[in-house]
Amino acid sequence: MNQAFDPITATVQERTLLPTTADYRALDAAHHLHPFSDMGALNEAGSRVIVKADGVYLWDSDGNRIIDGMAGLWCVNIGYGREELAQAAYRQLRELPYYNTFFKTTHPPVIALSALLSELTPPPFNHFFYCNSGSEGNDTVLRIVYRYWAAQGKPSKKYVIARKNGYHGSTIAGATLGGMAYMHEQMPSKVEHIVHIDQPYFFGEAPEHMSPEAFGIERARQLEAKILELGPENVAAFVAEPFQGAGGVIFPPSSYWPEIERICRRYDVLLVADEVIGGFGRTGEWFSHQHFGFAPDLLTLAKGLTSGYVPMGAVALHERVAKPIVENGEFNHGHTYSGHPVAAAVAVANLTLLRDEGIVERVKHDTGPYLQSSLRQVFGDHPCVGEVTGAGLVAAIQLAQAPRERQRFANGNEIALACRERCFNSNLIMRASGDRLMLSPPLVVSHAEIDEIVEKAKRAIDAALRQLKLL
Ligand code: PXG
Repeated sequence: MNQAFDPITATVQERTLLPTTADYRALDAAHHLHPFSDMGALNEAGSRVIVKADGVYLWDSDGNRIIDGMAGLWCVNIGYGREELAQAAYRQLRELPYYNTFFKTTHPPVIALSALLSELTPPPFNHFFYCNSGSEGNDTVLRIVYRYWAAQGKPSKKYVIARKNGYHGSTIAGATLGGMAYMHEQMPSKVEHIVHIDQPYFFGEAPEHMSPEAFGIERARQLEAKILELGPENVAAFVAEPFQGAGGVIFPPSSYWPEIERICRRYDVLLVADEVIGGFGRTGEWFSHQHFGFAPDLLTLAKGLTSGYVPMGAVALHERVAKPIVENGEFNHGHTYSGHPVAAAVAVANLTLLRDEGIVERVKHDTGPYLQSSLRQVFGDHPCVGEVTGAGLVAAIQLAQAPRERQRFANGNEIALACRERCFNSNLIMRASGDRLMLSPPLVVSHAEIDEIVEKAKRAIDAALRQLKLL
């Protein structure tokens, strides 16, 4: 194969000579900067080239079949290869591939999607603003929150409180809102009026003799302390993921969310649930705040909205937030592709399948409990595992040096990365975050596929730990 093979401009004749993995890697290394990657190291090792997918499986350019324990990046909820979504995109591309929603115009797919979202979200959510990603969704949240308080005659409410080790995206506002120190370090300036409190990470951060319930209250009360420090008249919103996804699938103690909700109501602070990972069935409820039983004012949505088949994000507004926005003149915010017709058509097809095939109910009553109990059975008493957390089809395995004492490894990150690499090399995709290993498979995963994921994970993790002489 010619080094200069360009898969975009190649002639039909050139295309009959299928590029090899080495060709792909050379071109990729020459021209493509990957997100969140050390490009020097990656180019040396070579990327894995994923060429097709079906159900919960991916295939790489060497013909390996890989089971996707992460649903892409927590997004392919419906699974790969659904013809209905391809048909919806194709039909819409032919009928009306693009039109905007700015200047007194709209179109059928975005109308249908908004009506469907108002059916699937809890009753007070009746208005939806569209964007292209979760990051833009959180930028939009900030714009809505400021607009809301200005309309209430309280423009001094400017501070937004978020959490350390939260993830809210990679735009400047998303990354500021997130509490990832390694991202902040590469940003010379951040969005103003955003501050962070500690995360409700019991295993990693609770004092030795504190109960999970007491710890949940203690961490929630940090919000109250921060509001009082800033002055309630200056605080606009609290933004958080119902469970932290990228931060390690951290499920807060059950005392946490009721206390957060009480504090937000008491000080008149908007409560924003970032449902980018938790939304559209991940925990077995349509939205993960329903799993925890609290009532937010705004939801950030993306990922599972289209199951990742095309990019789309959205913000859902509680009617009490939407009303003053609707009634107070122009809202100076929007994107060329706000409510993109093809994305909206794919979202409608995706959500209709999730609903009509009973996929979310199956996660709640069948596949979710099955994954959770399988993981606990296999890893619950493992000598290097401190806890297994999660609900529905999202879970984490916490590595630990001394599980009972909640003592973590000094180099837990490296150990988790070695485990992740082993999984990858045995054709299972898992994520590592710090010293936690995470799973979030497509919501259509079967019992047999869950068995395959859990068995492969056990074998690969044990092999990695043995190699590191920890088993
Ligand atoms: N909020 C949450 C809770 C997220 O998880 C975003 C916002 C931003 O969405 P966009 O579409 O702008 O990426 C996310 C994204 C990982 C990983 O490796 C997680 C995300 C994105 C990329 C990688 O865990 N979450």
